[in-house]
Amino acid sequence: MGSLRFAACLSLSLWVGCASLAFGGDATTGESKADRDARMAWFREAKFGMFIHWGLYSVPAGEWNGKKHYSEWFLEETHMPVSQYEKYRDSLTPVKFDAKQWVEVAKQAGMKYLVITSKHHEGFAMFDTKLTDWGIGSTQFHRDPMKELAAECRKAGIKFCFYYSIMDWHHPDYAPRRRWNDVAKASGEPNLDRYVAFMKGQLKELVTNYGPLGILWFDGEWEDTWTQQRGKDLYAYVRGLQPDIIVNNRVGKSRQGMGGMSKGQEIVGDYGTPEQEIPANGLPGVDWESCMTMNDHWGFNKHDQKWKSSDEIIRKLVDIVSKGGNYLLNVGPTAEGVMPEPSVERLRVVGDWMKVNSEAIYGASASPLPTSPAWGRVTRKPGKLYLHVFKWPKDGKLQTPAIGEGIAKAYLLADPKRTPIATASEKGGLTVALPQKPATPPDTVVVLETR
Ligand code: FHN
Repeated sequence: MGSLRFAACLSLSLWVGCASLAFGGDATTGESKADRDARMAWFREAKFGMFIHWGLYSVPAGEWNGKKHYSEWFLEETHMPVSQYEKYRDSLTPVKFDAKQWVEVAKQAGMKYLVITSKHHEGFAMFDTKLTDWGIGSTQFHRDPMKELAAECRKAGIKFCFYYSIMDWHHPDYAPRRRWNDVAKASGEPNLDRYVAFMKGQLKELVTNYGPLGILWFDGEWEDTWTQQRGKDLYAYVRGLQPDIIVNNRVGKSRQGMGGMSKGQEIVGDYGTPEQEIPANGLPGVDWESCMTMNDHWGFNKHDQKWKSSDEIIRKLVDIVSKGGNYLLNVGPTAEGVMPEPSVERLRVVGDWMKVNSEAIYGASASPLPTSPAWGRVTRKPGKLYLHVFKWPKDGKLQTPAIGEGIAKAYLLADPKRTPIATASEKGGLTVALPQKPATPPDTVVVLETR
């Protein structure tokens, strides 16, 4: 359960809600606001993405030595000698991997981008790297799954993105080197400058060999050896390789634990990255994306059946968008390359809801209301407010706070005929007369067209 351990290592974040200067779009980089807005436009439209954690850790599938709680932090939590861990490489046989099917799952769910672990903290490259034999290229699986996935994403119109861990428990030059890293090359003193050169070499492979990327999603930045200055250098390096790429704020030291964005310091990177949580008031003034697991693990754990319900997933998506963020929802495939059926099933239900209601999600902005209403959430677009009703009023009367604009028309987003529903201004707010039953539980959307 690496993420909980990770959270214990980091102080809980106290997001105070002050816009932070983003290194990625200010005088420091010479990028104008207009250019930054153009670069971020697809991200702000997309709102919903798939995270995929797939690596050598998928082979033990969470279990070892009678314990069943492991996942992508397997090596760090077991302190298994790295030379022993390397043997899992022979068992990574993704014979059932089907890039087309994976992308279809994401597309049907309404996900517009896909972020996959090219290399997690274990250092094992899930892409065809020429810079080390510690990667899928040195297994019996003589294909590059990232190449196949990139191609299917392009065909499906889904932005292909890579996750890349700065921390590397295997590389002899990463510091601090783990004492259980007993591989032959891990002798002498680690040399972080040499490691950064290696990292830049792999990043160049990722940015140039798989077509234009949407995001480089850095992670593993929290150890003291990694500095803000190194983060700024890496940010500039990656943007130099692909100027319109988006880089998250974990390239530097400003994620403030699981809260996602530090306050009052220079932010390196283009957006904040709360993890397993949704900032109560969003992160005002900056772009952000909340990443979450669908059960309790990022990587595949064959025992973890604590799945979020599709209702919970839909409401989290709406809650996040109502606060101005994106939702990056994780799938942890097996070593054979299969997405767990409970994940697929939930995403199918989410997709059915999105087919009817995605207008209130894609490109929508945060609610104009000071707080979320008790009955649900609000998103908006120019000229429209979307009332996301989670709790359907028994008397059919939905009370909203004053919205400060006239209502030209109100109707259910699920109603293709856009049959008008009655609204009345009263008690300093607005009452909307709803039909007896919700159309698309767990969230039925009422559209208020404003004048
Ligand atoms: O340590 C990682 C963890 O394994 C997982 O990849 C998450 C996903 O955001 N990131 C780190 C913890 O913040």
